[in-house]
Amino acid sequence: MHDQAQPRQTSSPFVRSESNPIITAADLPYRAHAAFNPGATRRGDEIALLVRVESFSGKSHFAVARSADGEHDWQFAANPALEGDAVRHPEDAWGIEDPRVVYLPELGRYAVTFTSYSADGPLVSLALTEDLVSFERLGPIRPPDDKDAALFPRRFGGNWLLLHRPYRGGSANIMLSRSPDLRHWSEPELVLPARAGGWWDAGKVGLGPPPLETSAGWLLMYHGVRITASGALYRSGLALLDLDDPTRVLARTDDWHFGPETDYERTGDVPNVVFPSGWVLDPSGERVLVYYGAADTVVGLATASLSDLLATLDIPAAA
Ligand code: M1P
Repeated sequence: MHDQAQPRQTSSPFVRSESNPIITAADLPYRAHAAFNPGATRRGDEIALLVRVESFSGKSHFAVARSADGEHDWQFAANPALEGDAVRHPEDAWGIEDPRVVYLPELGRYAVTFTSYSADGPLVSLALTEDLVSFERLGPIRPPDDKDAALFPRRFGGNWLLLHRPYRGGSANIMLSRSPDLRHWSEPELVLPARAGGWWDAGKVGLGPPPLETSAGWLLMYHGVRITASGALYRSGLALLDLDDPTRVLARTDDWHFGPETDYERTGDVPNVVFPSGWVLDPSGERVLVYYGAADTVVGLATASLSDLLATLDIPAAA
């Protein structure tokens, strides 16, 4: 008989850390309800996570956690890194959520895109930081409803490119907008639509971690949602975008390759959710560390080989 508490045997390229969940709210140096959906980046010899922390008010803010190996011994700063500022940023009325972190070599700073939970609905905000300690806020960059946004790390033809997920006319698809200055943005262009009917990603899709540059193209991990009689199921698939024109989808997996299986993914504030939001390549460039929220309650880590991820898209490893 299948034991629901045990991970199922699948052909998934992702292997969960034996230390999962690697972070819970109990690891914070102050009282908090949940810690999940982190942005991730390598910083010097460490991996830093910008973790979404939900307080007992129900609002979220961000806290930084650092670890030498990206798996164990996470150290939190004593205070939150970034909190909603409803006075100077009324769009933060009900907090800030789900950061994605991308280093921009041209600016020598990290770009943090996140959801501001405004009275008119969720929108995309942008902040720049050198150190994940002080943040320069550039304000909202996409109107409500919009979320799950991340920048590409460099310009294309003079423009910064942003992947994001507007909710329009009853559908939620991954789209791309362009900006010469990170402040003024073009109208969204469709990149990766939700599928229809019985597909695992028919309800809506959203970008997971920021796009990862490979020799074959920009690798995306994205979540797809299926609405069932028991609620929403959040699973993740992969896609590959053209290196020079990231509106061109070169490949997309038919199957989801990462879905809720373990107790901490199936049980929590929002059951049956895995929500990858950050990834980091190890120094060899072959092992990918994927950080994800589980059941909107804790942080998990799964690893995969880059060649295995490309193989799911039928892209040869040496491409
Ligand atoms: O509860 C699952 C997720 O639901 C929302 O994600 P999305 O709008 O992309 O479907 C967000 O509230 C996210 O924080 C949450 O993890």
